[in-house]
Amino acid sequence: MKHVRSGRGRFLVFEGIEGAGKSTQLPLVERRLGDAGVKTLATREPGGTPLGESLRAVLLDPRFTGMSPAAELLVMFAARAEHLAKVIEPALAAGTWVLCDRFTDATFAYQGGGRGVDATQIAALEETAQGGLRPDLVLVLDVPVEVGLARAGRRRQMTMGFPAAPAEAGLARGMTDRFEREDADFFRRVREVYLERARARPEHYAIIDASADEDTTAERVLTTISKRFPYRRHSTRQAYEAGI
Ligand code: Z5A
Repeated sequence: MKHVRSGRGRFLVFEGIEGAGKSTQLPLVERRLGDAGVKTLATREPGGTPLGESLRAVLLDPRFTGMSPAAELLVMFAARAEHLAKVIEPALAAGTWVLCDRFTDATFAYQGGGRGVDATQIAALEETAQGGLRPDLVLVLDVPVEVGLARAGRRRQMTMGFPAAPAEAGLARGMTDRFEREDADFFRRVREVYLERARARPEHYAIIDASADEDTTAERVLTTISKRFPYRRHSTRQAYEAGI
């Protein structure tokens, strides 16, 4: 298994169940790393390229409810192969730190834990698509399912009231996507796979308690990153006083 070598950028992945706070935390980390002089690239899966974003719209589209688990799995990896070739690999080779909102752990968690696809099939596709590349660090933002779903529900209600709020491509504002329609048991299975995978390989994973407020969680995430990959960083107080 190849991990990103020194001289290349770091590959950091943010994972968690729906509403865990990945999309909230990732830009905060991007900003703090940038302030510390680290060159970063923020991206997401499924997505991150024109082809990947088109495939994302298909994957989330509720008209395709009942898509076969095998089709869902292959489309995820098609998007990932393009993302790796066009965005992730070139950025890492240029020394950029890639901050990715979800990656292959999401496939093990959602298609494996959620849909019941055999993990060995996922591992075989992982090998084919990634050629052995694995993230340097997977940050599993962990919240109880009830907390995540409540947050996601509140966000949906809020965006419905704000015409300017961006909607997912192909989805009307406030409409639930194909994954958001799953029940709490689905997300419990997803969460369990994340935790199992993180506990099995602690050198490449960190489980972050993300049930606290956004600032506390951000501090936990940044402390974890800077311990694993030391970089010069401002404390929250210094950053606040400096207005950054
Ligand atoms: N998927 C898959 O099945 N297989 C794969 O291989 C991959 C993906 C890569 C789209 O992903 C779907 O694709 C995803 C899994 C599947 N579906 N689900 N579920 P996505 O990451 O784009 O979508 P998402 O998981 O639905 O993201 P999300 O709901 O946006 O979750 P989040 O990014 O973790 O949450 P957030 O947007 O940062 O926060 C949600 C709300 O909570 C928002 O209003 C925040 O303001 C609020 N929030 C955030 N942090 C806090 C704290 N600390 N306290 C209180 N409130 C907070």
